[in-house]
Amino acid sequence: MQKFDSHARDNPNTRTIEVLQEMLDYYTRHADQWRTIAYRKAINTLRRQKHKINTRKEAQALPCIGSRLAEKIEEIVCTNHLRRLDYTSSSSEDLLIQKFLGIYGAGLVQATRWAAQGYGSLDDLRNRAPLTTNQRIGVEHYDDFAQRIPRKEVEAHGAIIRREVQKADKDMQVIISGSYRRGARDSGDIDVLITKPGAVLDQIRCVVMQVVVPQLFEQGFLQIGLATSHRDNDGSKWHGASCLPGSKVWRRIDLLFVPGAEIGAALIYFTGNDIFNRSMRLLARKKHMCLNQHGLFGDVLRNGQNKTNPGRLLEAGDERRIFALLEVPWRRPEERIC
Ligand code: DCP
Ligand code: MG
Ligand code: MN
Repeated sequence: MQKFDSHARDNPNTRTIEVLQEMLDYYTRHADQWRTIAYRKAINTLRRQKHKINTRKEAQALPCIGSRLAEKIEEIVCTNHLRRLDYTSSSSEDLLIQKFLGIYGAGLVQATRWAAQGYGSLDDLRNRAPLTTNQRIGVEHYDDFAQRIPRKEVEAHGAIIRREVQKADKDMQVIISGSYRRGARDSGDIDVLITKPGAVLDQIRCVVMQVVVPQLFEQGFLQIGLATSHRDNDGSKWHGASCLPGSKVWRRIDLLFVPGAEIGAALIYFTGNDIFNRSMRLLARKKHMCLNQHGLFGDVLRNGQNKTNPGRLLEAGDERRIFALLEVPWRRPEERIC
C-alpha cells in the first residue's frame, strides 16, 4: 500500500487523485515498477496544486506529468471515470492482496502467496497462517499502522525521544525526518534521526541502544522492536513501535543513527522522498559519482551495476554542498517530492 503526504485535504483534484490512486494500486499489485513511479509522481504533483486541473494541456504543463497521464487526467475530469480502469480486474482476490499489502513488512510476493494459499482475511492469517514475529505484529496492529499520524502527534513522539536522548547526552541531536521534515500534515510513520557532532556511529548506537531505548521501554513509550531486513541492517537503524501516554494506538517508528560527519548525506537520505532520492542518486551516477546515506563520492568506477572502487569522499556533512557538487539547485525539504 502506498501512502502519501497529504498536503491539502481539501484539494480541488481529490476525485482525479482517487481514480489515479486506483490505477496505482493496480500497478502496485502487478509489480509494474515504472508505471507505479509515474503514477506516484503524478499524484504527488496533483496534490500540490491549489487549482483544479481540467485539461490535458494544464496537466502536461505540470512537473512529472507526461502526455499519456495528462490525457487520462482530462478524461477523469470530463467523465468522472477512467475507461482504462474497466480493464483492470478488481477481483476479490485482488482486493485481498491489496489488504494484505497493508500488513507491515509484507511485500507483494508474500501478500500474493497468502491469497493463493487460501487465507481469506486478516483473522484467517492470524489464526491459521505461520507468521514471522514481524508479520504477527503487523496483523495484530493492522488498523493502528494503517492510520496516518497527525503532524502534532509526530512531534510529540519526537519530543519524548529528544528528552530521553538529551538526558543521556546533552550534545546529541534529534531531528524528525521523513515526510514530517518535508512538511507533510500527516505521516505514515515517525522517522527520527539521532546524531552528535564529532561522534562516530558506535558512540551514538551505544548510547541509544544501551540507555535510551531501554529507558523508553521502561516508561511504556516503546512497545516493541521489529527485526530489520538483512538488506538494510548495517547497524545504523532501529525499527519499532511507540505509543503516547494515554493512547492505545501504536505508531511505527524508525530511528537512524548518524555519525556527526555524515549529517548532510543522512539528512538528504532520510528526508526523501524515496523517488527524489532515486533521481539524485541516478544523477550522481551519471556524473561518475555515488550518493548514499553516508556521503557523496567522486571518481567512482563502475562495471555495469557494480562499483569497482569506492571512490573518494567529496562531501558528507553539508546538505547544501552536496546539492551544489551535483549541480542541483537547492531544494527545501518541502520541495523534494519528485
Ligand atoms: N527511503 C528511501 N528509499 C526507500 C525507503 C525510504 O530513500 N525505499 C528514505 C526516503 C524516505 C525516508 O527514507 O523519505 C523515510 O522512509 P519512509 O518509508 O518512512 O517514508 P516517508 O517518511 O517519506 O513517508 P511516510 O509518511 O509514508 O512515512
Ligand atoms: Mg516516514
Ligand atoms: Mn520510516
